[in-house]
Amino acid sequence: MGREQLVPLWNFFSEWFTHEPRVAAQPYLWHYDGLRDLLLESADIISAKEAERRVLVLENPGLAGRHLVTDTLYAGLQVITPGEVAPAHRHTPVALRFVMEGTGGYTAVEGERTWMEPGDFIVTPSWAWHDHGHEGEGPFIWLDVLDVPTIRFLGANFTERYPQERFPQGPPVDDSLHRYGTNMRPVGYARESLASPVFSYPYSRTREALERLKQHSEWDPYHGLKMEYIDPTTGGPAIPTISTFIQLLPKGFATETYRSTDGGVFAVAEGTGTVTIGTGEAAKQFRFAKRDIFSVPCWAPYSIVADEESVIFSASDRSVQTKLGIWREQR
Ligand code: GTQ
Repeated sequence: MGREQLVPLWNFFSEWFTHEPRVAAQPYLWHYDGLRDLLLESADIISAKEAERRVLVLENPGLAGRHLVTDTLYAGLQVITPGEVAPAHRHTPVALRFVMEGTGGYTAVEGERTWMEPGDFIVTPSWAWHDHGHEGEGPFIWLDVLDVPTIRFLGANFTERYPQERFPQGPPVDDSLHRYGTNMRPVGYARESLASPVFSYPYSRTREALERLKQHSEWDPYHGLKMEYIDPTTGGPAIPTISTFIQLLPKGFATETYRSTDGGVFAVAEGTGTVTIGTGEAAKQFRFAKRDIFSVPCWAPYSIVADEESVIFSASDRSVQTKLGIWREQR
């Protein structure tokens, strides 16, 4: 069989056709404090320009050497110091940013700038030119999440460096947010790509919505108050390959144990509490505080207890799974 390039299915049938998902990722939490020191130290050692992107990658202990936060997502923390520019490039993987700290940082997508504030969710669509800069003081830090594993799996992985440091200035600051992000769209609007034309979802707006809604909402026992970021022109996910969410848990709220086939990466925007991830003996409990990041593997049950009112951002491959018709949850 070997000589004829053949293998018997029965030798690996049960490995492939498992009763339930079996993934490599493990439950894990990164404490921001320890991580921040290393990130700042890295800024003394290498410039953003030299590094192309100065990022410390969150490598899940179950995915050692594979540089991934879950089986299907890459995540890292990127730091940029005053006056630096992360040079313009583009790639087929999509990137999202969730801002951790700092003021005066911006990202430009196709030359259109948006100033970033902590808690902002920013999208860099597939194959869009982008550069980042910092015109304020102190370090500017955000979480990157990219769909690299999906793109690499499919093979359609391209990257191009722009010949200049910055992509030429495009539309005015936040033009697309005003044009597409206020429940209106230009007459005759025709969609040009799968990406949401809005690429900045400011925390000020998100937080205000949560603040209003929490006064008068039924709490989902599994999620508290959980909202999905959408492409306002379609109602679909803000990113074709990554679903993104923000949730608020009031002080003292304890979620019921929940699992779904997407799992994902979670970043704490506000609050403190405890998250329990996994089943039985493999279950792990982590204390979380503001800016900590944790990884929930596919189909791992998890529950969250909020000691203080907490706001948590999350990103997962759910939108891929729902398009394929395979997404499941268990409440
Ligand atoms: O900012 O464009 O974490 O290209 C990894 C690759 C960030 C980015 C990452 C990237 C970027």
